[in-house]
Formats: sequence, structure tokens, C-alpha cells
Amino acid sequence: MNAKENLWRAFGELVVVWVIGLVIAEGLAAWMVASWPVLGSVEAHVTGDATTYLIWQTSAIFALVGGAIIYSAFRFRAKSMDDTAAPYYQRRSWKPFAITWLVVSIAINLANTIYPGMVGLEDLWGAQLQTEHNKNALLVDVTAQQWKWSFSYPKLGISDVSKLVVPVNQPIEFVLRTKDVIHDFWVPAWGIKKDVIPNEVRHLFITPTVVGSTATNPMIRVQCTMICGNGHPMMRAPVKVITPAQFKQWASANSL
Ligand SMILES: [Cu+2]
Repeated sequence: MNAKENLWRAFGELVVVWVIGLVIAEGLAAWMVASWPVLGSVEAHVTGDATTYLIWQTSAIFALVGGAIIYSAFRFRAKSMDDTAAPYYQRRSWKPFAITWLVVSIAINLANTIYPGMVGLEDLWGAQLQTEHNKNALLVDVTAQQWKWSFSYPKLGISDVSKLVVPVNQPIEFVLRTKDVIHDFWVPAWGIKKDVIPNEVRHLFITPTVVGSTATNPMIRVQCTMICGNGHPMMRAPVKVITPAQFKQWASANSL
């Protein structure tokens, strides 16, 4: 067998290693995606889908690169310390490979910029615009301070409650303010989050789609995600997503 044949044989073997790695990596990815924490809002489905797609893709690339490293380590290992001759046909560069690698990686990056990048952003912004222009959107004022959250519902006459209670499938406009430093409003189950900045009024639009509460699912909680001092990790607030009928009851019991 000449050197060039050896190279093609090694290439063929690498493909086999990749396919085996692909089955393992995508199997693990499927298991991970199946045990995803709850996707509890319209917006969380957009970010969740994007993450899922990128995990499928990077698992395949990881299997290829990782497979090539492991394969090379075994296949081209020197038998002894005296074995210094190159066993295979070696070159500094192999143009077809270099060009293919470059073109494929540029294509993957461009494709990712379009999907899930731009398509996902369009989905998110579309959902936000819809809520922004929805006259029935629920308005919730959120005030952050070291180290607690408080919530007010200006249209419902509810002010300064420490628990965030919202109806399911209701578009909500959160109006974010801080009394001191920068904080960040995040409910893990709802996917997206936003910084709360001193002297700014910021808006976050979310439509929760899953009924639940912090008591039964810790992913449904408000968590500050901007390091804001000693109490930062404990800067949480309980959340309750309930049915519209339950919410009506809660609102009338809590309004002033
Ligand atoms: Cu904070």
C-alpha cells in the first residue's frame, strides 16, 4: 500500500470513528434536551429551540474534532521512543482539506446567524411588539433594590407585594426600576431576562404559558442575575402562575 492509500484509509477510519461518536454525542444531547427544565413562556420556547438546535449541531462538531484527536492519538502512536520516522505520508498542509474546512465553517456560522440568530430575534421581537401593542396586557411594576424585589399592579390597585402572581397565557409588560445599583430580572422558566439600570425605566414583555409556583418548581422564581452585593445570591422572589379566574380572585383580595 502506498502512502496516499494509507491517507485515504485513515480518512475512512476517521469517518467511522465520527459516526460512532455521533451516535454517542447525539444520544447524550437527546437525553439532555429531554430533561430540559420547564419552558414556561412563549419567549422561553424561542430561546429553548435555539439552544436545542445549537446543541444538536455542536454535538456533531464535537464528535468530529474529539474523534479526530482520539483516533490520531491511537492510530499514529509511536511504537517506541526510537520510532521517530513518520509512518504515513505527511505534508505541511493539504489544500483541499484547508479550503473545505474554511468554506464549511464559514457556511455554518452564516447559517447560524440566520437561524437561529435572526429568525429567533424576529420571533422574540414580534412577540414583544404584540404585547406592547396589546391593550389587555397586564402591567406589572417591578422594583429592585439591595436585596429584594417588590411588585405593583398599577391598573389593579395592588402595590408593593413581595410575591409575583400572574395569570397564565396573559401577555405581561414588566416595567423595571431599581432604587440603587444594577440588578437583573430573571425568571428561569420564562427564558429571557433584562438588566435593571439606575435612573432608567426598562420594559420586558413575557407571556407565561405554564401554571406553577416556586414551591413546586424552583425554575419558576424571580432571581437577580447581576452581582449586586453581599445579598445577591439570595435576591429572589417567589412566583405563582395561576389561572385567570384564580388571578381575578387574588387581585380583588389584594387590591387596596
Ligand atoms: Cu441584584
